[in-house]
Amino acid sequence: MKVLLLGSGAREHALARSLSLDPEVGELLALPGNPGIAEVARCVAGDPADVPAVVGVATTEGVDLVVVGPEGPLVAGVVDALTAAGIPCFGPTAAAARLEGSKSFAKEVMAAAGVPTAAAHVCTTQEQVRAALAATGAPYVVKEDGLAAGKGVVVTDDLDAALEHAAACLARSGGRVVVEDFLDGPEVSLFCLADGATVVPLAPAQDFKRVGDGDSGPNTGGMGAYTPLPWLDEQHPGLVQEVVGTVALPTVEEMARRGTPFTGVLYVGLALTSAGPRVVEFNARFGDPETQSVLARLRTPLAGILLAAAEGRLAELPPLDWSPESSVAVVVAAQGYPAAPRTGDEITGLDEAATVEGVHVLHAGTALRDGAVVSAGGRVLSVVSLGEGLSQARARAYGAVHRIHLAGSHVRGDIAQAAEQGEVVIPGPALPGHELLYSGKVRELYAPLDPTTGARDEGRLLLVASDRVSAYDHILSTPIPDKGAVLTQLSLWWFDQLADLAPHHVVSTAVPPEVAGRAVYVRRLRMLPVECVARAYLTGGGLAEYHADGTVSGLTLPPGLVDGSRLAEPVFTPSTKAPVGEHDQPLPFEGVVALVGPRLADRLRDLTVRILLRGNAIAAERGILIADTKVEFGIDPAQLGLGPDDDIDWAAVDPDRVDVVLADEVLTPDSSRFWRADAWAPGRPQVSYDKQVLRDWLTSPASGWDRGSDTPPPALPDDVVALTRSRYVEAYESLTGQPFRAG
Ligand code: PZK
Repeated sequence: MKVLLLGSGAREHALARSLSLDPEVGELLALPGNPGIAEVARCVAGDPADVPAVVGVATTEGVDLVVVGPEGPLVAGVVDALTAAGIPCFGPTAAAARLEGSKSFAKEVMAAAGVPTAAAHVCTTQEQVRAALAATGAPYVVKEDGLAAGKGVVVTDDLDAALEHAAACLARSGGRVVVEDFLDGPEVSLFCLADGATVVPLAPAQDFKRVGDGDSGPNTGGMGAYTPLPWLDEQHPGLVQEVVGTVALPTVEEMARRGTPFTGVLYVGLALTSAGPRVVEFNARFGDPETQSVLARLRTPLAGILLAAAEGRLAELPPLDWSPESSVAVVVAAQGYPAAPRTGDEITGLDEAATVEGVHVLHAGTALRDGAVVSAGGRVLSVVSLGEGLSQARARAYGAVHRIHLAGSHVRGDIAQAAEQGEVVIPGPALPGHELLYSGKVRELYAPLDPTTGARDEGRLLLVASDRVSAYDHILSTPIPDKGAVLTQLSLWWFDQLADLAPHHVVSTAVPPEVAGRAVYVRRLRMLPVECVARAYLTGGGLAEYHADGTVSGLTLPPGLVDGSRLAEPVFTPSTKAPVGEHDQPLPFEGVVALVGPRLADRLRDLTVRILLRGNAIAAERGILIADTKVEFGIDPAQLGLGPDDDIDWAAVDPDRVDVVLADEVLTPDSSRFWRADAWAPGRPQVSYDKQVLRDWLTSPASGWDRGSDTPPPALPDDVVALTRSRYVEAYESLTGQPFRAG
């Protein structure tokens, strides 16, 4: 296959690199390309937006596919002309590229297709403003129309202040104000390949638009990117399929209906808000620098994919093959970028940088001068890495960046840093007087704010259990009513039963009405870096380990055990606290000693086993077996004379002098396996109290769901919801002997 690539940036270098690695590509041309692209393609001088020139080159060279990188050629109609000349082309026609070129056209298409996006109401009267503010709700965003971004914008929870600002804007001559949805939450870039009818998503990525660390300074074309997004897998695992179904496909179908079918990349820029994903913008091309990272992980040969899109054959394509590794792209920018980039400086160290394992360096604004590579643009290079997890990928990318020398150049030092540290949070429901710290699959963690100063209370947290359920690594779209309250109240009851074994973290159950019954204020602890698991019966992951080599977490168990076997004594089978998005790994006891020292390790084992023994002693009288459980412990840093962010030397902590506090939820159906004692029989799966009902339905033909596929599970039918709820309530009532009362 002979391929012509249009463009000259790092995005095009990434495309060129992937195309050149495709064994089907016999020859690769680039117009105009750059010095980096010239290493993998034959560069042809010219303007990629000069339609007759591009058609001329494509025809004379007899290319089989043209791949358009930048927006300019799309808007100029390069795709229209190439298509008319019978040359397959990856990219939208000028009419379809209006999705990027015209924001109002994009909004109109989204409205017609029912795509969730930030509502923007243009108002010319105070009455319209009132209606718009009522529609968007707080926090209110009121912008004076036609002003540079950031100026004349008021964001407030105070309706009167919003109305007042709107009135002031309207009072000026020709006054127009725009009332917009407030989009809180992290942004995601999702590239969706389209062939006019079918949509194939690529891996989601995140980019960094501001020039400075911590999102400071002016906007740029993009200073870095990374993929995958571990926080997304953790907090919203079904997002990609959801966005294909609710955004990309409806948009592609709407474009086809209008007679302007969309072929190419529909770049969906999303904000993941507390109200769900919202489209921030569409682009009609690959994004830069996300493409550099996304393509680094794509193993399926690229030319075949793009040709299939150009020829309307995406539906025939087998699933794409992705490297499980992480990729980080760091942009090296010229001195003065973005305001006034300096050019013409020599760049050295490129070869040394490329020797860093997993790294390749892509050119953007570079030129050759007397055999030397010199800067020729604002964004000069993209340094792209692959590595195991974001930490290794970041270390490699920055390790390579530091081998490159370009006078006055600058990079952002925090690309993928928040994600590596598990600090990216999709906002949960806002709770007045609290700041959301962490949103897990099924619960949220808030910091209470001081009502007068607004300062965070560093000593307490609000732990809120939601009614969401997670099954087979998906958060189900249907909540189970009262589940959060059952789990919270069951934990509270157990904390009482266990009080003589360990102090617990709850300080108050007087919580805001929005979360009544399903939240507790807790002491803010420093959590021990171990998942404390004890097993009284063998099943699940423990059984799988036992089948593999006769051990569980490094402990040898007697031979002949089967699914559901009762162990002579409960065993302590700890696991690592996996970084966000990964699964916990079994940890032998010596591993716990290495993490927290011998004294705390002994204490954690002792407490965990005693908690399970006590739990089973109590539950047995109520007809329930607790097969295994996971508990978490923390230590109050104040007891060590430390502040909330000081480093802790766990091995130096003496558990006889410092409280080892039981935290999180305890002995609930989500943290433990509850079995019906009367139905217990080893050698087969047991009858359990938790969400087995909904798991069984999801895997039955009735649900129509394929667990192995990427698609999110369907909504639960009412009877499955009701039965699951009654199992949770029954577990609570059987154990505690008390009637369950919600909120
Ligand atoms: C803490 N989690 C688990 C994960 C959530 C909660 N008392 C405490 N002090 C400090 N940190 C924690 C606790 C407790 N409990 C608990 N993570 C940190 C967790 C996801 C969402 F809401």
